[in-house]
Amino acid sequence: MPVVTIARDQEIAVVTVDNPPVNALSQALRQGLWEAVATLDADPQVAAVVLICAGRTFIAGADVSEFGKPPMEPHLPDLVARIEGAAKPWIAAIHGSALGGGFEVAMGCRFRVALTDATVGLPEVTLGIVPGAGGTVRTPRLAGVEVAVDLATSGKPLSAEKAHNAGLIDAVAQGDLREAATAFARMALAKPLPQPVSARPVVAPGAQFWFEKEKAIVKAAKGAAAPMRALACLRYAAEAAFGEAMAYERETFLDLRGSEQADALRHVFFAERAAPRPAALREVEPQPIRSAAVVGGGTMGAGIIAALRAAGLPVILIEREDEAVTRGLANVAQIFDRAASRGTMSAAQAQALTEGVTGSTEYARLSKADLVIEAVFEDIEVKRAVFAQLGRHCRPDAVLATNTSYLDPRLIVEGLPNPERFLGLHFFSPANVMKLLEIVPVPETSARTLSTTFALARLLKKVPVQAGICEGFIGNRILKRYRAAAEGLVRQGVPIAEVDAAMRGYGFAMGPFEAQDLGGLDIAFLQREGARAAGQLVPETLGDILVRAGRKGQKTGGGWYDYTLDERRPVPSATVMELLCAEITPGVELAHPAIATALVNEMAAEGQAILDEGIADTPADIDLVEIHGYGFPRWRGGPMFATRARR
Ligand code: 3H9
Repeated sequence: MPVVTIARDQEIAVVTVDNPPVNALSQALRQGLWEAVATLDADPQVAAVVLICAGRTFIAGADVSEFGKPPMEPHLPDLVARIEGAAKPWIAAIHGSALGGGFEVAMGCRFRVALTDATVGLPEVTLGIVPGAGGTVRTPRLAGVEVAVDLATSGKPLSAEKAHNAGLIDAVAQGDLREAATAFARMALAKPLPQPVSARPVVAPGAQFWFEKEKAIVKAAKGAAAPMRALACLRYAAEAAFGEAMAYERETFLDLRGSEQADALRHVFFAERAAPRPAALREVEPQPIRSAAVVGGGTMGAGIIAALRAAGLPVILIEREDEAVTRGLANVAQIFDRAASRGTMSAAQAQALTEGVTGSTEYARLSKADLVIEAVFEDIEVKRAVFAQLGRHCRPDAVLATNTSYLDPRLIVEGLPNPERFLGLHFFSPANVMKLLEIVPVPETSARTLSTTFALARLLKKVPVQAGICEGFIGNRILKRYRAAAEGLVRQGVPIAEVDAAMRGYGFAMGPFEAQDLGGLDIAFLQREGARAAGQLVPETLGDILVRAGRKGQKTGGGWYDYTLDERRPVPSATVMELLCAEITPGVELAHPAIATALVNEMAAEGQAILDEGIADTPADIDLVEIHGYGFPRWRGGPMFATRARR
C-alpha cells in the first residue's frame, strides 16, 4: 500500500498520506510527498492541492525511530521548501495533531485548515531537540515572535481555536474535513494568494524581550538544554535572513539530535508509549469500566475520585459516617473549584464534575459498580474490614483494588471471594495530578483484571507500571534507599543543604531533605515505628531523631530546616545540628556532581535489585516510576538509563 496517494476533485488534487500509526515522516513518506509535488506541478488540470491524512491524525512529526540513524534524502527541510515552492498552492487539512515536522510541513503549505478538535505544536524540545525543518524560522513569520517562542520553547500544543486566534491556522472546520478543505481551496483560488510563509516579514523584538524570555526559560527548563537552544534559533530567525536562520536551526537540530539529553528523552518517549500496553496482555480483552466507586474520601481518595471523574466516570464515595461523606465530597469539590479558579476548567465544568460524585455510607450502593478502589487508612485490619464488605456487596466480576503503599496486598485479599478480581493500584498524591500508577497483582489476580486496570490507566491518562510485591513496591523502596544514602552522606559530614542543592543541580525540583520537610517526616517515622513494634530490627535514622524532637517538617515550623511562619524557604538549622551532632563524623567533602552521582547510583543499585528479584520487568519501568512519581529529571532518562554505562 503506497503511503501517498493522489485523487482528484475536479481542479483540486487531494494528496492523502497513509502511514500508520501516526503518519510519521519516514523516508518513504518524504519520498512520496516529494514525488507528489512533481506530479501535480506537471498536471495542468490541477489548480490547488489539499494535503490530508488517513487514520487517527495528521502527520505527527518526524519518525523518531529514525533519529539514531544517518539522515536520508529527501531531507525534511528540502521537502517543506519544495511544497512551499510548488507551482500550485497546497492546503494542509489537519485532524488529530500536526506536530513537529507535521506542523512544519503544514507551514510549507500556503494555507492551513483544521478540525475544531485538532491540535498543532512544536514538541521537539520534549525530545531534547529543536525543530529541524523550519519550525523556528517559519512560525515567527506566520504568527509573530511571541507566539513562536511559546510554541517552540514549551513544546505544548495549541487547540485549533487558539492556533486560529494566534494566526497559525487560517480556518477552523467542522464535519467532513476533506470537503471543508476543498471548499476552502476553491474560495482561496478566487482571491490573490498570500506570500509563502518564508517570504513574510518578521518584526524582531528588542534585547529586553530576549533577556526576559531567557530568564523564564532557564528557570522552567531545570537543566534541560533544548528550550534555550530553541530560543537561540528563534532569535536568529527574528534577526537574520531566512536562509541563514534555516542553516542555523538545522545545525542546532543535528547537534542536539545526537546529544545525551535527546537520547534520554527518546528513551522516555518510547518507554511511555510501551507502558500502557504490555506485550503479555495484548491478547487479553479488558472488561468495560463504566462506573467506579472509592472507599475513603481523604486526600488520596478525593484525588482518585477527581481522576476518575475527569475521565468521565460516575463515582460513588463510600465513607463510614455521614460527616465523613460530607467531608469527602467537600474535598472533591475543592479540587475542581481550585482548577476552575486557576482557569484550567470552567466553573460549569467544575460543577458538572463535582455533581457526578454521590456519597453514601451504604456498601449496598456498590452492587452495580464495575470498579471499586479502597483508599482508607493504612491499617491492615481496617482494609480487611472494607474488603469483607466489598466481597458481600459487589458483583463477583467487579474489579476491587487497594491503594495501599506499604501493606502486603496478599494479606488484604485473604478471605475475599473471587480473589482473581483483586489487585493493588498504587496512586501517588495528589492522585488527580501525578501520572504514575503502580499496578500490583497478587498471585490470584487474573490476566483479565490486570488488562482491565491497564485499560483504566489509559482512560485516566496515567503511566502504568506493573510491580511485584515487596515493601514499598518499586518507587517507595527506591525512595527509602535514596533517603538512607542521603542521610549517610550527612553522617559523613556533608551539609544537609549541600545534598539538597546537589540534587536540585542534577535536575530535581527539590532535594531529599526539603522534600521530606514538605511531605512530613512523620509518615515514614510511624511506619518504621510500626515495624519496630512488630519486632523488626529497624535502625534509628536521623529523621527519627528529628521527629522525636517534634520536628516533623514545614507543618511544625521545622524539620531538616527551620521555617519562619509565613515562609516556606528552608533555612539551615542550628537546632538540627545540635540534635544530630553525636551522629555526624565530619570529614567528607564532596562537590555537587559527586553527591548527585553517589545518590543516583544508590537508586540504580536498588533498581537493579528490584529487577533481579523480578519485582519490575524492565529498567525502563523503573525509570518511568522515578520520573512520574518522584520528580527524577526527565531529560536524564531515569536512574537506570542515567547509570547504564556504569552498571
Ligand atoms: C520532529 O518532528 C522533528 C522535526 O522538527 C525535524 C525533522 C528534521 N515517530 O502516542 P501513541 C508511535 S520530532 C515514530 O500511543 P496516541 C508510538 O511509539 C517529532 N513513532 O498514540 C506508538 O507506537 P506503538 C515531533 C511514533 O494516539 C504509536 O505511534 N512529534 C511517533 O495516544 C502510537 O503512539 C512528536 O513528538 C513519532 N513521531 O497519540 C509527536 N509518534 O503503537 C509524538 C508516535 O508501536 N507523538 N509514534 O507503541 C505524539 O505526541 C502522539 O503519538 C500523538 C498520538 C499525539 C501523535
